Amino acid sequence: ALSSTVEDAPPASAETYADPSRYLNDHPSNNVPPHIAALVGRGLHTRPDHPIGIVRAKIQEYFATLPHEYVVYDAEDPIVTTTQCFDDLRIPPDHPGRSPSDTYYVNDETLLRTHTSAHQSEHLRSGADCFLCAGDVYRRDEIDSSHYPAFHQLEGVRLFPEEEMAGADGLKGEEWTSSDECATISVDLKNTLEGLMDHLFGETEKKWSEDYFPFTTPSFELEIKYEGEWLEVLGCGVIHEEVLQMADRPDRRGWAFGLGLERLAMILFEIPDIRLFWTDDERFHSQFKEGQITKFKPYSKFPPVYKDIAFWIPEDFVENDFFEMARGVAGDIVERMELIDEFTNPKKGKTSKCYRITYRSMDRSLTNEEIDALQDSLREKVEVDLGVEVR
Ligand code: FA5
Ligand code: MG
Repeated sequence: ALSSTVEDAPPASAETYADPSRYLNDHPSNNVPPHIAALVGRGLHTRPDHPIGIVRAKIQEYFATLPHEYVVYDAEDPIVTTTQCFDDLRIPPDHPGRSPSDTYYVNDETLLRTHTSAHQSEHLRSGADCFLCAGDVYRRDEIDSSHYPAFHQLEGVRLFPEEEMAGADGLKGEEWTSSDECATISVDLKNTLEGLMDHLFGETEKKWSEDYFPFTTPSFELEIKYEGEWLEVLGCGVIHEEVLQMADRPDRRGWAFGLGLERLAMILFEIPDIRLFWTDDERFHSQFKEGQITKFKPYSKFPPVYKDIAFWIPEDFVENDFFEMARGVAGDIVERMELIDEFTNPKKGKTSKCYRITYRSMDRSLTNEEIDALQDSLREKVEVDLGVEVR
């Protein structure tokens, strides 16, 4: 059973969220570049005939077959506070995920959410017991075919009825995590998610490993076998009792998970490059229909152009700043950036890094001249803005 009527959802529309003046300002801690602001509010997860929307619908279809009613949220504001995204989830102030090298800040207190877990606490506080929550999330990250600074997650939460947890009443820490009730929740969580994977992929090989999140304990990750390789598709766990306490639900216990919709869609539709989800190209969109999982037929693969750039780095060099600068200069034609060489000159005490940039357009051939011009502006920009010394 599933209901999509939501009382507490903010009165929102994709257009409101897309207004770039909400993200672009000259606050000293603002690090949202225009090419990221341009992605906000696109609402790919709410488009019935977009692969991300199709996967999401298929996931919801599975949850609707379960005995509990899951409320569905999909219109929360992607701008959240540090309280929502981190503090409510016990993510400590010095956690690397909070750092401006990993996260897009609008100002000191607000940011583009880095995960849909940012909405867990508000929905729990409003009294929701079982819910799903889907949305776009943003992270400064490496650049390759499976990493993009914006992607989509789907969160799921289930609180168990109080009477089923009565035996563990008031237990905390070790005592709680070693209780039969906590084990019951873990087992239900794993069964539910294995059932979801079978619903999406048919019987498929799965592997559970331990993971760590400050907001769940125990925590797990699930990998599935895809083309001979293990691919991480989700993180999950038993909700930490302090998270429930902070959300005014101290007497309840339950589980939560967060999965990556692009990862699942890439496997299901055989979409080879994560940038394709954001294209406006009709040759992409005409291939997908609501409710149908069909294999993507690549319409072209234009040749790549490779360029190397080597520089001496200052001590405070942040790799993600460099990756982002390349996307700022060249946009989505940056397909991949990889560190190919690194050495330290012991006399100078300086470190040199060499990166290989793969440029490739998904819809046309690139000329050497245009890439040289882009590479030149990138060289200039890294010297000026990152203080590196190009070799
Ligand atoms: C989280 O984001 C946790 N909030 C998940 C969670 C929710 C744990 C609730 C416990 C309870 P993680 O950073 O591992 O965890 O991301 C979850 C999933 O998002 C990954 O398994 C992966 O499928 C997807 N994902 C993460 N980073 C990227 C990326 N750069 N591009 C595409 N998908 C990504
Ligand atoms: Mg993970």
